[in-house]
Amino acid sequence: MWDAFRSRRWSRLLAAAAVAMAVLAGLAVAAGAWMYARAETSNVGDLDFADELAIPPLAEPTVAPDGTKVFDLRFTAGETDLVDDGPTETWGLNGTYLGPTVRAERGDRVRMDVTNGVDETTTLHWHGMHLPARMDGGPHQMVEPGDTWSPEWTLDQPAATLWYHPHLDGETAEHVYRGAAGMFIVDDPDEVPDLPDTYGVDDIPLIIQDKSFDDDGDLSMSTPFGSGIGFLGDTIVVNGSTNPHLPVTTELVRLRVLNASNARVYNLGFPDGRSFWQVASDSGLLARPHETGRLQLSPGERAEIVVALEPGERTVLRSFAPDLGPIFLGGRFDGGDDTFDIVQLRAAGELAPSPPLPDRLATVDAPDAADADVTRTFSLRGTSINGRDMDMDRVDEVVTVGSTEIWEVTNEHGRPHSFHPHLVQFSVLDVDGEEPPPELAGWKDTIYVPPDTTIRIIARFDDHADPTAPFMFHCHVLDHEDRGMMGQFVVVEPGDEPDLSGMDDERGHDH
Ligand SMILES: [Cu+2]
Repeated sequence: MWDAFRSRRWSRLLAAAAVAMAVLAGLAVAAGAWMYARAETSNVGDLDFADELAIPPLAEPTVAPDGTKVFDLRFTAGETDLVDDGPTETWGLNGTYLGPTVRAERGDRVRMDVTNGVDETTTLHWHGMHLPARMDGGPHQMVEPGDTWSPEWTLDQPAATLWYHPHLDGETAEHVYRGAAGMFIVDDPDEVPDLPDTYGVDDIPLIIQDKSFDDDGDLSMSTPFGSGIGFLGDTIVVNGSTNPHLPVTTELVRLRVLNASNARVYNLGFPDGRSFWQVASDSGLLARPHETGRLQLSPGERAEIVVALEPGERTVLRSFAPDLGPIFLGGRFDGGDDTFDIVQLRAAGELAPSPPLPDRLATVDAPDAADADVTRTFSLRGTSINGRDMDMDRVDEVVTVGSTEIWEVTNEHGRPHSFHPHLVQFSVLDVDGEEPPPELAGWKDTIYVPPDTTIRIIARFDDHADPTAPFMFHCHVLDHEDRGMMGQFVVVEPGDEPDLSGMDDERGHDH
């Protein structure tokens, strides 16, 4: 009788436990389904494109007696009207949001007078620029509040759409997110293909960022549940406009597209299915126009495209679901299913004629794999490169000036990463052993590295040897970079050893 009672009690307990587990499992499935459903973000259909797209002004240099073009860039904090709930507290250069477009020619000597007008230490890095390490604006070139930092160098690289942004160790994501960024266009007087080139008329900068705003219109930067890529915003801001249309007055319009977002990957195209021509990648013109229906850009990447419009028509530049590679649930929690309208293009009733697109654009004299002196490997995993987190006092790689190097970059992690070496323009040799697709065939400085993928890039390290100052290489997913996914390389003359002991003095404090 006692045994029977005990076994009845047990069976009741077991039944109750089974019910509880079923309820919990059901809740978990429901929560998972809810989070899965919530993870997809889209603004398609929400915008009426009422506002004319803002165009960043061109920076006006002064010319020093020796011919140096001097540009003033002042970090500024303030309030900007980005959304109806605003104003929003933001940062900019020479204004409260973003900065002017700097434009100069290959061969020009430039000096950038960068003044820190905000109350935090920051830096300003020239992304994609070929220049000495001390002028690079990386984590070592800190600018304290109230100080002016004045790097100068001679522009010596192909025509390209570059950009500038803060690069403070551990704070890059936050500083870029607040709005401190701008475009830097390099022209090459020896290579001027007949492309639309009137700034703000048929040659248009598109600085694309995603933001989230709280109820007061201020920026918030929380990482959504399940995201391995970091912050993803639900509002697209283009040149500071959140509901923009671009008036088009010419048959062809050239768009210089910069993904200045912290983590989001865009896959641009048009819902009416029209194709367009990619004419440049990050660091230079393609050899010839590449006709395509999609353009995918990971953070930090740029491309120039040319779009043809008919008089009076309207179309929308849209970001379709990006292809993030072999990743859990297609990368849904990393923005892999997200779609966004970016900007509407509104053609005037009459369009000024544009010259036909040239067949050839530039000579891309990329090095051959057979020319390589050295091959290095870089393994991306977690938030480390080759198992190490960023250390400002450590030299990770030493490059001998004059060498041509293959850098073999592998994403050994199931999450999205990218790779950006400073100093050099690189050419892509192969992606998992396959010849690179046409969109990766030109000069680049930043590349998306899908999960479980190896990309081999090649670059010449012809000059700017300095054993006392390092260049960075890092993942351009800014949250990853800030968490340590960055390393340092130094370029030396043959036989020299790197020595970073002077960098602390340059920063003005120990750390
Ligand atoms: Cu990363």
